[in-house]
Amino acid sequence: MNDTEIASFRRLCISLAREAGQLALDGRRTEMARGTNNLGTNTKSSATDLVTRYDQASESLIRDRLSQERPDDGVLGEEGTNIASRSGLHWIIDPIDGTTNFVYGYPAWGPSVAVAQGDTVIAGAVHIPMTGETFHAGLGLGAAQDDDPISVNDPQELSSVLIATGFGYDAEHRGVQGRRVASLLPSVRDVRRSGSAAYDLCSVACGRVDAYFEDRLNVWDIAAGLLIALEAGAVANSLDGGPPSAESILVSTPGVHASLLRLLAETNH
Ligand code: LIP
Repeated sequence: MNDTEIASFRRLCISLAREAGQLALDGRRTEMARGTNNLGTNTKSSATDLVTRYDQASESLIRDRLSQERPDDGVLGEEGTNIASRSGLHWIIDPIDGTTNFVYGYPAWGPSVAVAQGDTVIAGAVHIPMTGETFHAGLGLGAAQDDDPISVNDPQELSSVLIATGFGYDAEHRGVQGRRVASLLPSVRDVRRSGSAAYDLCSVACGRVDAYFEDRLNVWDIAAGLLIALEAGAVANSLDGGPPSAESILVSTPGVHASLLRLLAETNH
């Protein structure tokens, strides 16, 4: 696939993420204005794993637009879309990453839209409706926040690293994740927990944090954000130094990546 084609897919990712994000934002504002806060909130894998009708509406909007514009492509969405590809391309959709934040009105939430050719993500976009920011990238074409190119920070010491992380919905594993964060906290500058993997990955890409790690995610949480971070100059591995995946991921600025891997290995309880 050439750069012109990748750039075209990048524009479609941006358009889909922005349109779906605006739908969710408008819906939330309408419910708040009515004083109802009726987002149709339900739970999935646990009492803390939330889903709203706007997650579902966002995914439906994206699916419907793709059925018109890319009818032979596959689509995988967090809220149940699973369409086989006839073109070799498939879309990976988190209709609202950070659903808990969406319910509470905490800004770090939004659609994450990525498209892959085989196993390679070639374009992606993450839109954060409450801030109006759209982070996006094309494979080999760099990363940007809206119209401005972005790149990672360059700290050289662990003590200077602002690191983001997240916690899953399984209470027992959250204990493991919490102990891991407590163990590494004395060695770094500070920790941030936004509640959205996609937002955290974009934060690495634009230098809002220096690193992000998490485990037991889903592919839709990271597909777009990982490309954006890599195109902004980040490096990525699993927590034990292998290839990054939704199961285990560390994304950081190059200068401190090896030190962070060693630190996480020491604290991997
Ligand atoms: C969220 C992730 C976040 C993680 C949360 C949750 P969701 O995705 O983006 O990084 O810490 O537990 O998994 O469920 O809001 O789409």
